[in-house]
Amino acid sequence: MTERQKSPAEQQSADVVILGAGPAGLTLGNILHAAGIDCVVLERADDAHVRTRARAGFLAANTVRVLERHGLADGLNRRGRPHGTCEFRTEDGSFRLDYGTLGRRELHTVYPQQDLVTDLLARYLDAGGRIAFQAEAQTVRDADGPRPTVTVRDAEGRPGLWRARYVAGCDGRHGAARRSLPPGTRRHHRDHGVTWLGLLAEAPPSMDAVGYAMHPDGFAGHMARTADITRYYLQYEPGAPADAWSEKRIWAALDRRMRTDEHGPLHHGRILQRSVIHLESDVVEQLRHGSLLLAGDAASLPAPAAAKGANLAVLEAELLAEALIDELRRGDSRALDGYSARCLAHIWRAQEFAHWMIQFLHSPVGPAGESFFHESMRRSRVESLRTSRTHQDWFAENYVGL
Ligand code: RFL
Repeated sequence: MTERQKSPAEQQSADVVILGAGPAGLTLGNILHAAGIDCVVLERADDAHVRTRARAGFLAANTVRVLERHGLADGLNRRGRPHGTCEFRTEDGSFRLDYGTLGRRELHTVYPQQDLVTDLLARYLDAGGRIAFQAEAQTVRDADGPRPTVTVRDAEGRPGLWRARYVAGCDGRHGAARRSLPPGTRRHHRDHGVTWLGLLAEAPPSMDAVGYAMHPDGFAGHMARTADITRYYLQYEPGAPADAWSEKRIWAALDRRMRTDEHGPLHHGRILQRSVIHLESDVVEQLRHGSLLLAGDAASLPAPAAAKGANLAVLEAELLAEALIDELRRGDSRALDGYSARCLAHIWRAQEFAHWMIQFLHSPVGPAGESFFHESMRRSRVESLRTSRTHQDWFAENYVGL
C-alpha cells in the first residue's frame, strides 16, 4: 500500500518511522514489517528515481547471507554473478589475485544496487508495507524523549507530521537525521585529497576481473555491472565539472591508463552516466541519540574505493531491526543499547581498509621528497601484495569481508 498524500493538518504515527528507501531503509523496513512491527518508510524521491539510481554493484558474502536469512535474496541469487578476481596493472607489469580462493574464500556477488533496491521495494509493498514517496523529512524532534516526531514536506511543499517511538535515520549523508543530531555530536571526517570521475558505460565488461590500474597519469578502474554495462573510474582533476572531458578524451585516458597496448583493448560504448566523486570518509559517533538511530550512509561514509557502503548499510539494518524487535516486542533494550558500539566496530574496520586502498591505488602529490618517499612505499606495498601469500590472505579477507 502506498500512502496517499495527507492533508497538511493530518498527523500520522508508526512505532518506527524509517527515513529513506535505500538499501538500509528498505532492508530494515522489510525485516520489521515481517516481524509485525508497525513501521513506515518516508522517502524524499519518487518511486522511479529510487528504482533507477545506479550506485553500488559489489555485494559482500555477508550481505548476501543477511538478505537470504530474511528471504530478500531471490533476485540477486537468480541474476547476480559471483566474482572473485582482481587484476592490478602497474608500471612494473600486471598480476591477478583470485581473492575468492584466498582468506576466507568468499566471493562477491555482482548485482546492481538499483536492482537490489527494486527487489526490496517490491517485496515490502507485496507484504503490505507502508511507504510514502515524495515525503521529505525536514527535522526529527524530541529524540531525547520517548515520543519523537518527524516533520515532512510533500512534493507540493505541504507540511505533515509523523509521531513515532523510534526514528531510523537511513536517509544518507545529507539527510534529515544527520541534520537533527544534537549539537556536539562527534563527526570524524577525512578528505583523501583524491577525485574520481565515476562512469557507467554502455559496453560489456572488458575483462573477467575488477581492474585496478596505477599509472603516472592517475588511477583507472574497471568493474563489471551487467553483461552490457561496465562501471569505470578515472582519477580526475579536483574541482573540474563532470562534463569537462569529452567521451573521446575519457576513452583515450582509460585506454592509456589501463595499458591496452600491453593487455588488450577495452570495449568502448556510450557513456550513460558520469559523476564527480571526491574521496571522503566520515563517521558519526554515536549512532544512537535517544530514540533516533542511524544506519547506512547516514551513520558513516566509507570512501567508495573499497565498495563497503551498501554492504555496511545492509549489515547495520539487520542489527538495528533485531534490536528494535527485541525492544518493541519483549521490552529488552540490551541490543539497542549496544547497537552503536557493535556497528562502529564494523565501520572502523571498513574505513581502515578503504583508507588502505586509497593509499595503495594513488600516487601521492606533494613536495618532491615526501612524494618520493610515499611513492616508494606504494610500490613496495604493490610488490608485497604480488608476492606474499599472507598479504594476499589479508587483502582477500578485508576486500570481501565485513
Ligand atoms: P542511500 O542509498 O543514499 O539511500 C538514502 C535514501 O534516503 C533518501 N533521502 C530522504 N528521504 C526522506 N527525507 C530526507 N530528508 C531524505 N534525504 C535523503 C534518498 O532519496 C535515498 O533514497 O543510503 P543507504 O541506504 O545508507 O545506502 C548506502 C549506499 O547507497 C552507498 O553506501 C553505496 O552506494 C556506496 N557504494 C558502494 N557500496 C558497496 O557496498 N559496493 C559498491 O560496489 C559500491 N559502489 C558506491 C559505489 C557509491 C558510489 N557513489 C555514490 C559515489 C559506487 C559509487 C559510484
